[in-house]
Amino acid sequence: MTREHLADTLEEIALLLELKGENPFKIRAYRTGAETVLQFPGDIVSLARDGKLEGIKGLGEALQQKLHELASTGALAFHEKLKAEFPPGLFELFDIQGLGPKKIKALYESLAVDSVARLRELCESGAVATLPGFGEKTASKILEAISFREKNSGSFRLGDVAAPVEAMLEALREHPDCLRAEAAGSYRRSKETVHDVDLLVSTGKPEKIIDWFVAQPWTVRVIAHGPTKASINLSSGLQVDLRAVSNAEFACALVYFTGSKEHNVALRGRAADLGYTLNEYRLAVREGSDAPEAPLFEDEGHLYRFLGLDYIAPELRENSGEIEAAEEGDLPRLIELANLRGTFHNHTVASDGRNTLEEMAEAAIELGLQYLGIADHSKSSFQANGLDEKRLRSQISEIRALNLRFREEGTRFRILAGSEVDILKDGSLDFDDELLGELDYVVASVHNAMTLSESAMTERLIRAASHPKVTMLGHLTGRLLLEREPYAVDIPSVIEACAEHGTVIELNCNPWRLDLDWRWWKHAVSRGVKCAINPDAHRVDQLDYLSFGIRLARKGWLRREDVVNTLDLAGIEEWLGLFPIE
Ligand code: DGT
Ligand code: CA
Ligand code: ZN
Repeated sequence: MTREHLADTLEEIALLLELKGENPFKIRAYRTGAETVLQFPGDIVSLARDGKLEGIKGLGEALQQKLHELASTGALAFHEKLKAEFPPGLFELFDIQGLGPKKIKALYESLAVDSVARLRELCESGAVATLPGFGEKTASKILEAISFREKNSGSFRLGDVAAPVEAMLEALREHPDCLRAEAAGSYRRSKETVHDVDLLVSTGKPEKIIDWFVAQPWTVRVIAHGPTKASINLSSGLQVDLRAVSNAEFACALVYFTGSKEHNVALRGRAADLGYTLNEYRLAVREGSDAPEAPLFEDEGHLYRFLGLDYIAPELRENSGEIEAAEEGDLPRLIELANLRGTFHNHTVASDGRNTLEEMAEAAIELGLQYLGIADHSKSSFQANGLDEKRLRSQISEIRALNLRFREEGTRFRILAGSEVDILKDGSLDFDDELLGELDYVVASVHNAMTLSESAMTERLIRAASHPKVTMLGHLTGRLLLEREPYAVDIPSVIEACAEHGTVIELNCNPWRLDLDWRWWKHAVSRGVKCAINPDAHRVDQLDYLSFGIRLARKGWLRREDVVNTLDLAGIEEWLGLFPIE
């Protein structure tokens, strides 16, 4: 049970009540409740489970009871009963981007739309366009959203699968018959989205581990169950495949099931050149070859070395030059989480964050960081409660005062005063140069007018990247994984502008974004552009997003020296031209 699950359930109840045409006050109470659950600063899940919600503003008695039932039993009878009143296909409509409860209600009532399939038919036939409040444009937007959803169905964000995968691995490792357990496949290669998860264990008792695995509470459906492998579904719909091999086979199996397919093909070619065949279990001497017998491989490194290659980190295994580099001893020494000394792009309650300056700073100190950049939204992002000039100046003073306090307390830590300033439609910035000059650094991002033509968007970003006060570009392409395509922009041209003006490009670590995409970093670095790994944290716990950023940075071949926030505080102060706090 998570905070998000509690809030989503209340939100869904509100939608269903709305579809039923219930009293708006009641509906509002559920919406407020959902928001309260999300915003509550303490451990709301435990409080709900233990029935200790009394006195929390925004949660009436009825909601307290429902949250208690949900958190303590895992289900809510009221919610189930409500759901049963509607056709199950209706719930698919909630996943279509741009379809809110009002539109769903209208479609359901006027056209009996009760599934995505039916909705597509009626959009294509023109019936939806004639509904009051819809029109041609809305109908074609809905069609676009439906095909986007189809294209991405069966995909999961890395950030959404990481917690369950790590929990399953931990449980497997604790199993007395498990010798080794690792994730393989696209998850281990740190792809930003995955189709399924591949787990691998080595054991002397494969059947026992496989039987145990499918019987765990995380299994909602068994797809296949054999003596050495099983496939199951988690409640999220994610498919997890588990394979059990012997300890002697583990290294070859791990390489094989980690992939990618293309990397495997290249490895097999290399093995063949040396007189071997490589499959998922072993490296064997090829018939007719006089190559010596292969040893038992202790681990993957041993296998790679035997093939004349340096160890290749899983993130790099996409057959995009890593095998050649491993042969030449030219693989990059990849960045690690422990190399980060600070971050730049984070929010507070001043705009749309959930925690105060002080709370964010304390969490960063706790993580061992030496500096934390605060970049709240600027005034044009009014939907995110962006700061105007006056509020930003007062935040700058607040930051200075806090920094003095850290200094007095002997804490080696500095909050950097920044802004995530909106790049306006024409590429100009939301604040004037004078105010930008009062900041320690500036992140410039696009948050509106995302449907410009490619040439207009490219011009817009180049203009921002060329602005002397802009330190870095935030989430350069605006993509939201599995939800929104990147906007049309000529990325190489923007990279050139950044190279020319010394502008850094962010790798936004929010698992919905992971933007700039890993596929561009090798090129950016070759042009001399530096990366900033930024969590874009809106809450203290989102500073942990840094670990996803690191995974994707490694996938982009980034080294410590390619990333500005591996500099220590003194290095950053020098780079930004700041005087040390005194
Ligand atoms: P995805 O689609 O996100 O699940 O991506 P992967 O890479 O995890 O793909 P998956 O789950 O189909 O297979 C896991 C690994 O197993 C894959 O990366 C390489 C290996 N593999 C699977 N099928 C083949 C194959 O036909 N040939 C070779 N060489 N390797 C394969
Ligand atoms: Ca997979
Ligand atoms: Zn932003």
